Amino acid sequence: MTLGYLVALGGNLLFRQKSPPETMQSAVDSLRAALGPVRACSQTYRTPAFPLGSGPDFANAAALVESDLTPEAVLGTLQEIETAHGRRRTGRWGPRTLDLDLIAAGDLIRPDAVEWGRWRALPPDRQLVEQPTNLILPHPRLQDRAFVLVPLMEVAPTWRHPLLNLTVREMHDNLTEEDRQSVIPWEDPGCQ
Ligand code: A4P
Ligand code: MG
Repeated sequence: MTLGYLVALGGNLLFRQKSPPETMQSAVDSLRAALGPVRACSQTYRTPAFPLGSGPDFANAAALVESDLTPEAVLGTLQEIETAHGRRRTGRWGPRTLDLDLIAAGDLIRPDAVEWGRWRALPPDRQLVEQPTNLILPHPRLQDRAFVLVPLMEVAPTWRHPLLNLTVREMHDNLTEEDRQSVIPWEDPGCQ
């Protein structure tokens, strides 16, 4: 079955002299080769590192990729692409050359609504120490993050969250004005 996968791209460290937007462009080429056609791709944005003060500004973008692979296989592929682009896992929210998060796979829920709700409700101090070992879909933090929702507005504004019953546009409009304005276009053409 072919699914539309929403992927969030991010990074805030150089990889072999390449800037984060250059690394993300290379990652989009890898997504196309490993998963299937990239149907839409946002421009690149500059965003303040979350938590504030935790490192250099991030580059962030979003892509819509079509694939016949299962969501679990797609997550494994994203992690392989991260590793091939110098990603070292140095703790939650640490600086990184490349982060590829699976935001959604069509309207699938993984593993179920109860477990998703537990991850969504996890307080920030617990998020730092508890990480899921299995795939959680939709990504439990997507509705909170301007650095995810502003790029997603370009690739899938009408995608509807299957548990919150809100579109990307509605989640984006629910952000504070200050959060939305912290996401600014990067001086780079973005992914092609
Ligand atoms: N995992 C479960 N579900 C998913 C999913 N839907 N997508 C598991 C991706 N991974 C998923 O991920 C931790 C575990 O979550 C893995 O075992 C995976 O199987 P990770 O990639 O190893 O670690 P991480 O990247 O530190 O975690 P995560 O959740 O991606 O981190 P965050 O919360 O996304 O934080 N600031 C700005 N401005 N822009 C950013 O892009 N990114 C982060 C990363 C922090 N601050 C940022 C940004
Ligand atoms: Mg990640």
